[in-house]
Amino acid sequence: SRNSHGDGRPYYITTAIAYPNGAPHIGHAYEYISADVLARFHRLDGYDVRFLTGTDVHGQKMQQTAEKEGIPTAELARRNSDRFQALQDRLGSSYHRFIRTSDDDHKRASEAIWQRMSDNGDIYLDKYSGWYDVRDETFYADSETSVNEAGERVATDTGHVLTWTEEETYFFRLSNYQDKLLELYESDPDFIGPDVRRNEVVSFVKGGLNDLSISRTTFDWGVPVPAHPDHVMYVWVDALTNYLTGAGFPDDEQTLRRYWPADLHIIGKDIIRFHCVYWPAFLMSAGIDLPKRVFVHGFLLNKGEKMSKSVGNVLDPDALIAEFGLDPVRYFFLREVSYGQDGSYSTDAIISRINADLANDFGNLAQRTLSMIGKYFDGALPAPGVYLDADTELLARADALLDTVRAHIEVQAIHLALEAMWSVLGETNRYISAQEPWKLAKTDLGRTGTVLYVCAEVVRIVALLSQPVMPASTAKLLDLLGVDDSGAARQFSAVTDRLAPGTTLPKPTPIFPRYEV
Ligand code: ME8
Repeated sequence: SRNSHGDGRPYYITTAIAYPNGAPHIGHAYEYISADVLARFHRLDGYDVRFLTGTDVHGQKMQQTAEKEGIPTAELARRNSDRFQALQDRLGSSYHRFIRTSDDDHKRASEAIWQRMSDNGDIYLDKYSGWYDVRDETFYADSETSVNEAGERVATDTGHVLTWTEEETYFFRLSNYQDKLLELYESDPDFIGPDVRRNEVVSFVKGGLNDLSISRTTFDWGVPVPAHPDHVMYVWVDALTNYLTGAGFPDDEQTLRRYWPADLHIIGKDIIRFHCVYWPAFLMSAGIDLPKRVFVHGFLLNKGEKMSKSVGNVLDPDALIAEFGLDPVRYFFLREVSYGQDGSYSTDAIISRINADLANDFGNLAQRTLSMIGKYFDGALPAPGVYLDADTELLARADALLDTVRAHIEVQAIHLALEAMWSVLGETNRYISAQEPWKLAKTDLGRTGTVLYVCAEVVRIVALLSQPVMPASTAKLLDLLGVDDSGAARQFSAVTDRLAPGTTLPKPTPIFPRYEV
């Protein structure tokens, strides 16, 4: 369709799959919301979006947690996976599949990728002895560990206490991939974003790569290694493969051809090594195309501090939504936090965004415009008269948002896309104050109509483009503007359409109420 950027092309986006060993927290919610927003942006811009999310149910930590709770591991996985999926639903996430790595097709996919890496000569049996972090399911080289005050061996980066492991395991020849990986980062600088993350990965890989232990024998909660069922796959091997499972690998060739390679993996900053080093190496070994891009978001901090159960500052996403409403919470996190960097939240910051950005800048503009149309034009959208420069300039600024927003979304700068929209809202608020349509109405109803029409147009365009962030509120607002809800009129390609003068609008109701303490 006209001006549709995606033109029906496929766009495959994924989130990390969370460990369901406890309840989801706000960091998970943040990742889900941001990925959903990117999925929705692309869908509204004419792409055929496939959006995968889910849970990573295997690994030693899951088995240990279940033992502590005295329940079967499968039951823990099911119960908590349900909680993660329920969170996705409450967040209004538009995912198409919630994968659990216990799904049958995922077992098939994991076996198939293992087999291919093995056929390629990259897997061998040996004895592993070294440090393991059960909490992060990570092997550490000695040089990455240190001894804490209590005399325990810890991972230097995270401070997590490590376990010494010695067992017979299969290894993946990661050391063979150092040059190929460096060549990848060099030839495809967009593979990892933001740039600082790519630099981090490059210097890690330049430091040399050891072969990676990829199976475990001291517990059995995982995908059995093909032909060697006394081994289960190292949890990260099967976890990363979920992205392929979600695209139909290995059996559904048609789906695979359409959606693989993935366009975008969204992950947090603590799992870069797995996604930017191990995953491309596994895929190269298996002869499978690499994802086009991995984007790394930052961590959410509570008033600048790390969330932790012991400090008691872990925020429950449900409580936040109950207090402030879903759309304001979605808006807050994406506008307040520069996507790709760490961000802080506090009740004050949320309230100030709700009142300043939503209630004042957007809500008040919409409400004033619509209620004046009601009052002076009997609720029928006025036809614009001759445009003055101020009108033409403002409309041009609003029309230009489409390209600006696309450019920002292309590099996952969600906060900048929102900033651009709000800057046009700011300009429109200055315009309406300068034009004073409430005074004009007494002397020049024609000019009043033109000014209100221009304001209604800007509100429509910003509502259209902010649908991915606030789906429910913008749907109501577009209803109030009389925008057809059948689809085409709410796609991004409709930005340059114009509202039809004469349309009778419903009686306006406020869309973005102030938050009163
Ligand atoms: O790492 N702020 O699962 P997970 C923002 N199973 N994001 C955060 C966060 C915070 N405070 N805390 C965690 C795993 N995250 C693996 C993934 S993918 C094949 C396997 C993010 O439950 C974290 O960075 O520990 C990750 O992207 C996601 O939440 C799941 O973390």
